[in-house]
Amino acid sequence: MNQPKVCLSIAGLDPSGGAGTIADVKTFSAFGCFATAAVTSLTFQNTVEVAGAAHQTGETVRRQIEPVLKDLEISAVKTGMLPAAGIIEAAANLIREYGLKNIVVDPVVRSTSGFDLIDNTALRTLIKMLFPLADVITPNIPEAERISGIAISDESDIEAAARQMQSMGARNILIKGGHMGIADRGSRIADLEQQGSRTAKDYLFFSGVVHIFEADYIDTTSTHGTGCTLSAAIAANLALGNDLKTSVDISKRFVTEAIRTAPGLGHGHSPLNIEKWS
Ligand code: PXL
Repeated sequence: MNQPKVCLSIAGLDPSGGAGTIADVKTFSAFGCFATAAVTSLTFQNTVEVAGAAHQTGETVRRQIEPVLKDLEISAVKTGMLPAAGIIEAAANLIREYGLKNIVVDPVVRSTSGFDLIDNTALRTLIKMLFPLADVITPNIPEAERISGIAISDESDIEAAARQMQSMGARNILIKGGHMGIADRGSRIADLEQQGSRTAKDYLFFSGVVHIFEADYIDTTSTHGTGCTLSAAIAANLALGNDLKTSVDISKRFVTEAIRTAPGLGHGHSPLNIEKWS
């Protein structure tokens, strides 16, 4: 049997299974990759709320990752919740020391339910240390706004935010447009819905061009872990040797299907159906 590609998740553990480490591991497996994982924080949550978190330290994160790197060849890395500067430094230093490739950085800032998953010092460290190492960063609209300092309400704002993040050291940027129009941007979405044209658009800025990925917008609360699943899927596809654009294309279709067929578990934002990709 051919040996599988090995992927590493550096993320938080969501015991309810929808986001973080568990979503990453299932996603790596769905693409036939072998999953390894270092936990940055034990979060206390279910599908309704994040009640708190007990963070690891830079040292305990390094001590989880280094034995794995000494033993296994890692073909791609996905980072998710990195709640403290020391943890980010440990991850960035290891990526550099071991020359790791195919780095996907999901700049996780806040849970869907509004829990802060990173503080401002850590966010500055993430930008400074991890952006330059990332093959792609995958912010959603609120994350892109917080990182770039640019309020986003249309496509020209998305482009401005991407250019700003490129000037902060990010090479390739996937801005996930799924949040555009939700909550405070209701009127614009109402307009689009009237035209019957509501889609979920993601914008990939790379090599000086932008590529737009479009999928049906699925009106559902089954969205717990969509960001985690997408970034893990991109990492798995890069590990398999696909280029960035192909990896994003496959991953977006994977997440759309996972949302469409979500099992409807729990009383809040249901997790996705992370099935085998064929
Ligand atoms: O979706 C962001 C996210 C990432 N990682 C963990 C989380 C969450 C949101 O709740 O719990 C561990």
